Amino acid sequence: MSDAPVLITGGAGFIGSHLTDALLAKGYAVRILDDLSTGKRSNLPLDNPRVELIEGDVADAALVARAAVGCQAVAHLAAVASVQASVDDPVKTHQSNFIGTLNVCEAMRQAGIKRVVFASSAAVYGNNGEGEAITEDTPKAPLTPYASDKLAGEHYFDFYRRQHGFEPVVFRFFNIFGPRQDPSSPYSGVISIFAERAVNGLPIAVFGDGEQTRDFFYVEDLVDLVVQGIEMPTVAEGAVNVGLNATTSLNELLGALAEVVGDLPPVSYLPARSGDIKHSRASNQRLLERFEVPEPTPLKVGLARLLGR
Ligand code: NAD
Ligand code: UD2
Repeated sequence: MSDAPVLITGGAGFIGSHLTDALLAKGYAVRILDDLSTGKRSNLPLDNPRVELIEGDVADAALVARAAVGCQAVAHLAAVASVQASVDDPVKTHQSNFIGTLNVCEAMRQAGIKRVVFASSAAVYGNNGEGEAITEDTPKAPLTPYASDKLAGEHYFDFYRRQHGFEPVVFRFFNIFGPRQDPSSPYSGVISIFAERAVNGLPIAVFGDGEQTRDFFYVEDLVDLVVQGIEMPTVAEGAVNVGLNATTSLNELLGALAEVVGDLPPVSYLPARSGDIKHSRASNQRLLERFEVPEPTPLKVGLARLLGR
């Protein structure tokens, strides 16, 4: 490990701030580039001299280029993570979600940085593979500007790999959960919404019969993998799913939540959201082949940490 910082774009957000903690614990210095649109200063230990925060936009090419100078690797997490925002204003989110990625590529090329971890998404598969374990070879079907931008970003990192010797580790995250996930939008991660409502005694709405399933992955387990991506001696080609190949239904999730908080507020079952996927499950074979996957944090333990219990 060199003393040079790791650049984390989006480092003040949910996943980025956990990555910051994990890298600091391993002795790294971190430089964070974040516009604080959803990220927060309070997510970061800014009194630590090994943390530097640059407040700014990844769509600003000159700023990204300056931020990359002297860094040893990049974790590119900055994005407007709300899919709904990309549906509502594709031009605006494209600036962060695609132009920002291209700016990171160019900044790395200029600074001579090879290693990058890129946060892509299961959204690139659209509805394909529903009900089965989705492998990385499942045909891609981006259904939203968010998914299209992520998939385009993947292709650009592959171009820079072939053309400029980049070493991109591309992860397709499934449903990540844990402390600091923002519950404030109706389209926030379901666990963050249910947990917040449960502690505040507010009614919980389930869209559909609650038998839909998701492959929930705990954020500290995820950042362990991101750190491995930064450190691994060689990088194999091709994106890697991050999931457990194990699913939980929303009804099971509510049961686990009830065990952590005691009584749940009233739960109502409303019509399913249009376009909602019934079952989503990641094949994790490639992940297991390439990474030392930590023992998964059980859902109930993750919920308890999220709720500070
Ligand atoms: P988040 O919103 O907490 O983090 C995103 C961070 O990027 C925030 O700190 C935000 O302020 C920053 N940001 C946004 N636009 C920016 C811009 N133009 N310039 C600089 N900073 C900007 O969300 P998260 O869940 O931590 O997501 C991190 C990454 O993981 C994102 O790329 C997201 O698309 C991806 N991802 C997350 C999940 C999940 O389940 N949470 C699933 C798939 C992919
Ligand atoms: C994830 C992404 C979404 C899109 C989709 C692509 C997140 C937060 N969402 O959606 O943007 O990329 O993958 O497949 O990463 N639900 C309720 N009540 C609530 C909130 C949600 O019942 O208050 C349901 C929701 O209808 C869905 C399930 O919970 O059936 C999970 O919802 P989610 O938004 O957390 O995640 P997902 O996988 O549907």
